Amino acid sequence: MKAPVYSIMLILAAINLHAEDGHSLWLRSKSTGSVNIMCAKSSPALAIARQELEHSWQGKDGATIVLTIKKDKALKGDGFRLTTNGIQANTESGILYGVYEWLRLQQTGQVIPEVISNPSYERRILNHWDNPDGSIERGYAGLSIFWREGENGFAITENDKVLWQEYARANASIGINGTVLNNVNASPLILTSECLERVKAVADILRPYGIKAYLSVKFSSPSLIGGLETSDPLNPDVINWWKAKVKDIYGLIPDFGGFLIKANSEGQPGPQDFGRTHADGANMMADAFKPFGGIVMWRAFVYSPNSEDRACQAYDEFMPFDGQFRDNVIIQVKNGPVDFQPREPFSPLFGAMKKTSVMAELQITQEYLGHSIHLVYLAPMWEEFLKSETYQEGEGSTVARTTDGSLFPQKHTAIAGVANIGLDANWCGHHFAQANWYAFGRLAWDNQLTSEEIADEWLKLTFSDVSVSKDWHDNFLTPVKQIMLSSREAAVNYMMPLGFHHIFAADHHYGPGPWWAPKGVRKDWTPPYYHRADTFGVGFDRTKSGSNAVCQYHEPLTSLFNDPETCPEIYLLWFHHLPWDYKMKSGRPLWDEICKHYGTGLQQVRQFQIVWDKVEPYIDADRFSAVQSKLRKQCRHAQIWKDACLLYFQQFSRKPIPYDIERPVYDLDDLMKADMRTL
Ligand code: GCW
Repeated sequence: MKAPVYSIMLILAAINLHAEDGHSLWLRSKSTGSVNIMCAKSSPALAIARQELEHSWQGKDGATIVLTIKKDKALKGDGFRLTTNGIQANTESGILYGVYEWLRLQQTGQVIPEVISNPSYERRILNHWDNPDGSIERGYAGLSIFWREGENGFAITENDKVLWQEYARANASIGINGTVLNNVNASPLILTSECLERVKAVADILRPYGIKAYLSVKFSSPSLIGGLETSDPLNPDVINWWKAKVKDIYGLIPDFGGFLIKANSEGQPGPQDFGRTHADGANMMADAFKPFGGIVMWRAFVYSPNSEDRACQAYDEFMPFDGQFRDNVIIQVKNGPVDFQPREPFSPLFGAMKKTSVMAELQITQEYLGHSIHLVYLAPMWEEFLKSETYQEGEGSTVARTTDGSLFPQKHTAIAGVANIGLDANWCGHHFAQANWYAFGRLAWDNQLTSEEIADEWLKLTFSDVSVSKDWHDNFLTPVKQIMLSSREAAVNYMMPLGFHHIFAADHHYGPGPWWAPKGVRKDWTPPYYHRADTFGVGFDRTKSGSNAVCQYHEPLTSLFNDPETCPEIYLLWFHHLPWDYKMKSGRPLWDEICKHYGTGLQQVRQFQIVWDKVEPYIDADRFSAVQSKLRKQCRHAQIWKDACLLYFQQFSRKPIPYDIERPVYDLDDLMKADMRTL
């Protein structure tokens, strides 16, 4: 009788040892046989390629795979070719990407095709908003994996190295080849030798995985840490200071990527403080990088408290300089004209700057999309953005094409995503937030992939310890993929449908706060600035008779957006201030339509709960209950969003909430006092 108890205990101990914390991401090793690898060269990168094949091989036992580096004109950058017996590329990184693709195809049960795969962008970069004290701006997954506070903050431990290597591997597996290691609100300390030593240590680990390190820098560093009296970009001492600093960095890190700069934005210093322009500032730095092949990513996220319409400012400030930037400057533009909202039209700078390299900045961390509490799969949002038609060079001028070099001869092409990675065991706070990291990398490699394809891959790879049977396919993969694919629209519905934007309470950007406008806070940081609700109607008038933001778009978009009858309803209140009884395409008055969207959003999340509860038999208990618990919270908060917004706007619309929509369960007064994060 004793033996079974003993063995049950052993089994329990083993299960416990393998408690599923999500740390393995989409990289679950599952070698099912041996593979012979033939490769004429050897190097650290190729050693990783071999190791990965041996570790995760799922093809024919004893098969041979040949890795060949040779010039192939059909291949671009780190692109690769899959052949019947192996992988061919121009570069070692190309081989590594080919290996990951080969393994991904095996693991997702696909036949290995004979294909060429070229990256859409030369540089595929994560932006970490990590501070040297280990905190992360807009981070929801714990502290930084790169930086740590305290006396021994700069000591490099074995744990650090293991984590950085896992990080490098995960990124390389999805084609990411660059990472900015610190916050764009940059501490000047980042350029001190202590910090740079740490950057070197990280860069050394990233290198064999084909990943370059980049840094965000503060424009006033010459005066803050260099002892100079000014940081004027045209001052010879300042110019020399930057040149010397960049040279020092390359002494430590020979393949350093470059700088990312937030200048004259939200209180950050910049060239305008010295009467100079964005071009003066960016070019001065770009010249310092020229001898080393580095680049400067200069952000276009600028707006001033007094402008009539924040959405117009980046375009107004940057368009006059089109063609004046050095060829190693890339202007980094957020996807929308305001700020990573649940839905925005694309920024009109895409395609408009024809003589300047422009790159998109996406936000993987869910600052405005439910932090790491809400299950929101962001690929549909990015797909919508990348496929948006700009009409800049006629039909087919999608945002993707305005940035990937296929429309304009950009010297450099790139795309950035603000990372959602921290020290949490599962890296991203929410198991499903891993899908957003994954999706960013996959889209950066191939901007034509669909969010459906990416979700399918990610689910198979991430939950592949569950047997891939028809049963699993029908009862886990299909319904969960459906949750993912509808999750972003659900969030838009219960947060900000029909073109509403920036109606968050306070600076945490989590809960609803259409009323939020404390005295002394900049107007363009308060929701009433954006929704403009009054007894007549609601929405921001950006038409020709309003702020005229519509004119920043190329025809036919200007006309399309300018007329409420032709403006896509998803952007209606972004571009128009309309009466509460404005007749929508559905025939319903605007107020009723708003109510319907909020009601639908809440219903969608409730449905996600049901679907998730049903998949319990198909998934490990740890991840099942972690996601279940987050969905409960998401439901409560979707309810709060709906109630708060409807009850608040009802004060202006003075109309009943249609009776086929669930009644609010909260009182507005209570919600106005509460911090939703605690509910
Ligand atoms: O959306 C705002 C964020 C800030 C961020 C800024 C930016 C890093 O609220 O936290 O600062 O955007 O992108 O610079």
